[in-house]
Amino acid sequence: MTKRALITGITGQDGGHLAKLLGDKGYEVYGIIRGQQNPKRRATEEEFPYVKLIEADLLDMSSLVRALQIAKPDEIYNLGAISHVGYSFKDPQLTADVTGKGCLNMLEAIRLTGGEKTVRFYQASTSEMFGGLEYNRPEKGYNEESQFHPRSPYGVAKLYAHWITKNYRESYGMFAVSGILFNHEGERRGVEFVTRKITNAVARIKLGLQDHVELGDLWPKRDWGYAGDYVEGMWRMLQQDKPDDFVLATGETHSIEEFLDLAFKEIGIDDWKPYVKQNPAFMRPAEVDLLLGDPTKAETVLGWQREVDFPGLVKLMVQHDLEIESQNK
Ligand code: NAP
Ligand code: F7E
Repeated sequence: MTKRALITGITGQDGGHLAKLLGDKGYEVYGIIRGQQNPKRRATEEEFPYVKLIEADLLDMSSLVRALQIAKPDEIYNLGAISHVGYSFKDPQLTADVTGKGCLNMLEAIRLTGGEKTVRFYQASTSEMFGGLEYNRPEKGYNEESQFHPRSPYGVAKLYAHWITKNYRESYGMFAVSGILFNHEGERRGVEFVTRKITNAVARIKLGLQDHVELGDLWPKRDWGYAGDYVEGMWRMLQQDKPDDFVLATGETHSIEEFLDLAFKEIGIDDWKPYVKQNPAFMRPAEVDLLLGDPTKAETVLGWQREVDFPGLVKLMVQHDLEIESQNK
């Protein structure tokens, strides 16, 4: 029988990769789209004609109940969120409502529609829950047992969603799991995130469309993987016999400066310093210094492996942006 999946956050980076993955696997795919005139609706319909879009909002539980009645999903991937860490400091209450309570709204909607014993639920948890502080940093990287210490309203909201997912699993026997994913990027990444902001600027500098890029702090380190690899891990988590949480990461960490090195080298520039200006507007009230994940459990239990390495990721993103920006020239 054809499996049915419902994706929240279908218009986001991971939503696009996942819609493709599930479409290729023959799923009947439903996606939640918010707002009466969502600017991303047309592009989503054009790229994924097989996805059935349902108007709903994570802030509005009645709309989620209606979405579940229409989609009758076997699997739900809750990817919808206010996902920008910097923005979450500017709008912490909305972040709590969407990123935190939105998950509870979906879990309750599942119960209200009688799906707690049949629906498999994936929650998009994050490495931002760990905080990356020196005293809270395991040598091999954070794993499923590591201590949490979120450093932003986003991280705190995600921690609520993480625990409420676990609570519904323990309280109601739901197949509800969290993937604790470290940063994953790629050609679908929003330009408000540092990797895409850099690769887009690099492409535009090469084409003479801009002469510099303004960034915040350059020393933080992240465990950066490719989003296409990570949605495969999400899917595998929902195919297990028992519900459980998993870290997805590369096991490597790199600074923003290292990302700049590789991105500018891709267009033949060895010294990026003349092209980068620091702007305090892009700095955060509290920073996550270093993130490094330990994906051993996902590799062992799920058989998950990332395919794209760090240089491969930077190359892929710069080349994509060169192609897009030269069409816009
Ligand atoms: P993204 O590109 O920012 O996409 C976020 C999605 O959430 C968008 O489709 C957005 O819809 C939707 N959304 C926002 N507010 C909503 C609301 N009130 N109701 C319903 N949908 C709403 O994020 P992403 O990078 O694909 O990440 C997917 C999920 O994984 C997010 O939950 C993120 O926090 C989490 N995560 C991401 C990473 C990463 O490195 N990418 C790592 C760990 C966890 P609109 O288009 O209408 O705004
Ligand atoms: O920042 C620094 C910034 O916004 C990375 C989200 O997907 O991954 C993402 O969160 C680093 C930070 O991603 C700029 O201060 C410097 O240290 O690309 P980012 P993030 O904060 O790591 C996690 C795992 C998620 O769950 C989130 O949803 O780069 N940085 N200059 C900058 N960051 C941005 N955005 N813009 C700058 O100009």
